Parts: sequence; structure tokens; C-alpha cells
Amino acid sequence: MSNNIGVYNEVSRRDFIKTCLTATAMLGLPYGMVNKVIAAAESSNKPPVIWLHFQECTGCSESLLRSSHPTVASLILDTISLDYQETLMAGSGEQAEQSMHDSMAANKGKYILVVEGAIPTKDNGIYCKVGGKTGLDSLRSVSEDSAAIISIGTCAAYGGIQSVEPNPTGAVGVRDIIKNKTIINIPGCPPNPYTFLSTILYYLTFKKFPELDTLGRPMFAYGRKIHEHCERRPHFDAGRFAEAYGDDGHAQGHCLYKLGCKGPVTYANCPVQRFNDVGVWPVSVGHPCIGCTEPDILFKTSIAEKVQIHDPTPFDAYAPIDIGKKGKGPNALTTAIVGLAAGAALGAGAMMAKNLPASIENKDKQTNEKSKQA
Ligand code: FSX
Ligand code: SF4
Ligand code: F3S
Repeated sequence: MSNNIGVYNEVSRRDFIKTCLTATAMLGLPYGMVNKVIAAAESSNKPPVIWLHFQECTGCSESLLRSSHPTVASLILDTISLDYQETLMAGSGEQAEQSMHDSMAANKGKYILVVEGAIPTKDNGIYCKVGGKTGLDSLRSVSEDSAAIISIGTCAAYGGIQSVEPNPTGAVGVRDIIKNKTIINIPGCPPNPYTFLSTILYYLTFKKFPELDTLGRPMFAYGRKIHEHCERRPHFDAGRFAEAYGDDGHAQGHCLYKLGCKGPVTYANCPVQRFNDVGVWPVSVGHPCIGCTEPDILFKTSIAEKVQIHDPTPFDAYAPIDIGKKGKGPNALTTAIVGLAAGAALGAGAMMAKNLPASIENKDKQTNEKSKQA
């Protein structure tokens, strides 16, 4: 397989189809759509992409390229025309700069700009320069004729680690600078490569970008909280927690909430679309989620700090639970669980609530009060 940057590993037809299937499922598209996604991935109509690096660790590119099976990276590199990428390209210096300008001129209004890393703004942005230009200048000039911008990683999306107080370089995310373009944020430190691949495949299939949330993140990947699909959730609901790294609860796979897990307030699909082709994600290997997709959590809240639980139950849209009490429907039970769990008893309280349908009317009152205080 080749692209403008170089040659990458061959991918078997079987792996190619499997990867397209995974991306289709991740996008929430019906199974029947897979043929359209495959056709789009195979199309010779490859969107030109210019990929700029600013303040970051290059973990976003690395995680994308170092997957144990090269299919995802190959598919990405084969479905786009990657015209400029500082980590990957063989060329350097003026030649490389020239190829970027050639691509911009030839693809005016059509190329996608991918940004990796935060942009320093203090002192006119002198803290990050490539080719004699500040990141601020490069971002502004390359974004001008782009069709859209994808900010890959939490640094490009919100500023990431560079923007943590006292933020010596005035680092910010792309959306803080560019106001007149469609900007798709794919946060995560690093983000799951499948989220990037699926966004590109959606664009190729439907000629538009997927629905975004208020933070500019694709809903298909960031529409739900980690806590909703976590395999440790039954332990949370039953009040079984790891209290310290290496204790019995930790060894037995209990909930990591008390170690500071930010899963209850973090929107991402990590428990569902896992990492490294071996089905792992931070919580599955015993580390609390650190909220790496959230602007106000990652590096801004300590790992050990416990988050407030406001909404530990599944959505109201889930099938109602019949508690067998006249005049009191599922809302009473839901409210009771929410309220109890919001109090000090947390998951154990939720379990108690499930066992106490007869006293729900009274609990409703008390726990609503607790909810308000929490
Ligand atoms: Fe940031 Fe990406 Fe974290 Fe690193 O480049 S999102 S520091 S994993 O790599 O930008
Ligand atoms: Fe999983 Fe964390 Fe929620 Fe516990 S608090 S269930 S470990 S997401
Ligand atoms: Fe990040 Fe939490 Fe997923 S730390 S990788 S959002 S589990």
C-alpha cells in the first residue's frame, strides 16, 4: 500500500473488511451500510490531508501507527492522501515546505487540516516554531483554505498538558483560535485510532462529518460516559471498591472510583472500542480513568481526587423497571437510586435502594434533598 508519504504494510482483504466492519459498528450504522463504507474506503477519491504538529508528545501519531496489527494505520494512510506530516515524511526543509504549499494551492478549499498539539499564543507564539514560522501563523495560514479541521488529541482540542496553570506559553486548542471553520475535536491523550479512522470513513461515505456534541466531538464516540459501559460497574452498583492500589479489592477487579476514577464524568467509548488490538483500556488493567477526553479534568484534577456522582443510573430511556407499587412508576425508583448513590453510601446505597421498593416513597423525599446538596 502506498500513499504520498511512503509505503506501508500490506493488509489482507480479510483484515480490511474486519476493520471496516468495526468502524461501521462504531459509527452506529446498520450492518447493511458496511458495503458503502467499504466502497468509500476503496474509492480512489482520497481527500488531501495536511497534518501539522505543534506542542505535544506525538503520542497521537504514535498510537495510530504502532498498533500491533497495522490495519488501522494502513487503512488511514490508504484512504487519505497525506501530503504533509512531519513525523512520517521522508523529505525535510524547503522541499517539505514546498510540497505543503503545492498541495494547498492544488486543493484549495478541499484539503483537511489535521492538527496535533496545542498552540502557544503568548509572546506572539514564539514558543513553537517550525520552518521559521510560529505555530500560530502556520495554523492560521493553513486553515484558511481548508475544508475542515480535525484536532486530534486533547492538546489540539483544548490545550492539553501544555495549558495547565500557570500555562507559561499561553497554550490553547484550535477552537480557541480558528472561528470560521468546521472543527472536529477528537480528544484523548492519545485518542483511540479507530475514532479517527471512523470519522474519516464517515466523511468519505456521506461527504459530511458526523454529528458533534457541544465540545465538537463526534457523538458516535463521545456520546456516552465511560461509567455506562464499564465492566467494573456491577461492583460500583454493589458498593465494592478498591481502596488502595494492590489491595484485595484492586486485585479482584472492583470499582476504581475511590482511587479517583473519572469514568462517571468522562464521555468516551474506551470500554467498548478498546486499545492496542488486545482488548485493553485503562480501567481494565487496573488504572482509574483520568478523564483524558475532558477539557477540565485531564491534568487539571488530580488522579486521586474523587468526582461528584450526579447521575449514576442508566438513562431514563432504558426499559422501565416495574416495582409493583401502584401509582409509583420507575421514576420513583430511579430517583431513589440517584439520590442514595449521590450521598455518601454511593454504590452500596444504590443496591440498598433496589432492595427497598416498599420504602421508596419516603426515601424519595430524603434522597432528593441529598441530591441537591451533592
Ligand atoms: Fe497531546 Fe498528542 Fe497527549 Fe501526546 O500528539 S493528546 S500529549 S498523547 O500526543 O497531542
Ligand atoms: Fe468503572 Fe470507574 Fe465507573 Fe468504577 S467509577 S464503574 S471503575 S468507570
Ligand atoms: Fe482516557 Fe479515560 Fe479512556 S483516561 S483513554 S477516557 S478510560
